[in-house]
Amino acid sequence: MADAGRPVAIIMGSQSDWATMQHAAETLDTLEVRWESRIVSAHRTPERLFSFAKGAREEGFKVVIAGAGGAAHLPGMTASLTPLPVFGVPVESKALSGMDSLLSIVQMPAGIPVGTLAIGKAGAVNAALLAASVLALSDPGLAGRLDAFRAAQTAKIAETPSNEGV
Ligand code: RP5
Repeated sequence: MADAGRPVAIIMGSQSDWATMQHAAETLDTLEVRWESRIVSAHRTPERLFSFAKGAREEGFKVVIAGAGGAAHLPGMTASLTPLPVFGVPVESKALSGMDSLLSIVQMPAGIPVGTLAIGKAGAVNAALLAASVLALSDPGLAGRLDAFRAAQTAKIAETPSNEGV
């Protein structure tokens, strides 16, 4: 549901990050939260990063989800340039399985926070859920959809394990 009146920006360092970050987009779609995605590389397109981050609030975004891998400076640099909440998703890297991404994103100096999620798909999904939780503080309809999402998730969990699929 990419849209001009969208509250969530999903940015990523490379096209190759989209396979992970699309899970954030899908989760936002499930909750009927509008989003826009952009490729913004801290290293390959630094001017684009400055332009996006400095103008994100004026563009109407409320929350930024930033995914990057390896020397993953995108979430932290974005957070340094915007007052909006920034949630960082460490993308799984080939060389170090995402540990490099995780440590690059999580270890911010005091004063510039990045809410850092898990490596990979789980992190992308949870970044979307956190973004929705922030927006739900001032959107009762969305708060209701989040409650329903959790209830449906709980209902899917069996009380006992089975041999199906083992
Ligand atoms: C990072 O380098 C990107 O966020 C990506 O995860 C990683 C590899 O990028 P590509 O070489 O696939 O473009 O900047």
